[in-house]
Amino acid sequence: MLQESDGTAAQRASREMAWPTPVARGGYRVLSRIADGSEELLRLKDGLLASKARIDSKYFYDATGCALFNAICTQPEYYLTRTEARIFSRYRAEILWHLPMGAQWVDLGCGDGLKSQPWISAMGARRYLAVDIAPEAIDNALRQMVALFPAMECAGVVCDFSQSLSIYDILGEQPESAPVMFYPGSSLGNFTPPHAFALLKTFRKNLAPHGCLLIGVDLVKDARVLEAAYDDAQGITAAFNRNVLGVVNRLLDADFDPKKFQHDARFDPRAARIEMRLISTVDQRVRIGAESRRFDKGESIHTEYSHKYTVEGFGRLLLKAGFARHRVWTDPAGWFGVFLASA
Ligand code: AVJ
Repeated sequence: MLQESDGTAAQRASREMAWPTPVARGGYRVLSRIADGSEELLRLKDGLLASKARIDSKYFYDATGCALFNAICTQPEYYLTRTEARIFSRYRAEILWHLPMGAQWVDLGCGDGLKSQPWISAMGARRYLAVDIAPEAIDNALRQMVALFPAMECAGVVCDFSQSLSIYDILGEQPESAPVMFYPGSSLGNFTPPHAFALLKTFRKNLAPHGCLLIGVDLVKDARVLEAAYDDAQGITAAFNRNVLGVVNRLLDADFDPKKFQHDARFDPRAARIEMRLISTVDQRVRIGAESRRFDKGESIHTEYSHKYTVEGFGRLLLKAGFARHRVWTDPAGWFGVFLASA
């Protein structure tokens, strides 16, 4: 006789024990590990009132900013996304060969989670962990993952991992399943070298002893190619840059007029980085909450660094951060590097 699907109370209990999280039933849990926001806002305001005004590039990504960034990724000048995607699809099988089976896939700065999907289906991940500063992004990524891979456990962690990342306890819930951290798109480039180094060390600590990091890194190349990538002909990057002022207006109750600032992107070969700024086109005074400051015509607000590495330089950084060994895959022109590093 066939067993009733809901079984006895004991059978129900044992099924529940086998599934300690609600995830297996098509839901997911989202943990919040975000610091108190008020300190962050003070820092943002301090940056704007400083003699050399600055805005942290993490503020680009409100809903409009995310949409503009997605549009940037399809611009002909912005080779990064497309080049990385080509490396991924060309070498997927080879990279997979070096990844642990049944891993916990940790999507750092998951966004919509789309870049992770082909990896997850190819490797049969046991668990998907979406990590992002934006709870909406996490919900969006998780909803799609749960629908696509109903047998996989899915969870989210809301955190600003540029400040702190501690998911060792969460990863430890499945000690037999090695973690793979996925950090594509050259996002690490936003951080200054000391900060990037600190971040890599933190990743490694969370990954130890068996995990690995799959990371995409943009490489140093001709300044004209780089500057065009950050100043596309359609003006999408310019709109993306100016949009951060709208974000600031909302967060700090400020009255920046984005039209009075001009987009600027320069490659600094000595620091090996693109520097993006917004340059005031007029003499103006801007209110920032209860305070205000003036911007002279030509005075600028720093909004982003995008550091570029060499294959050798990034390899050395991984070693210095404590990774035991790594492999690298690049496109034929050597414009972009995909590194797989073992903790
Ligand atoms: C998402 C940080 C990798 O630096 O290339 C794109 C952001 N800024 N165009 C980058 C960005 C301007 C992008 N990252």
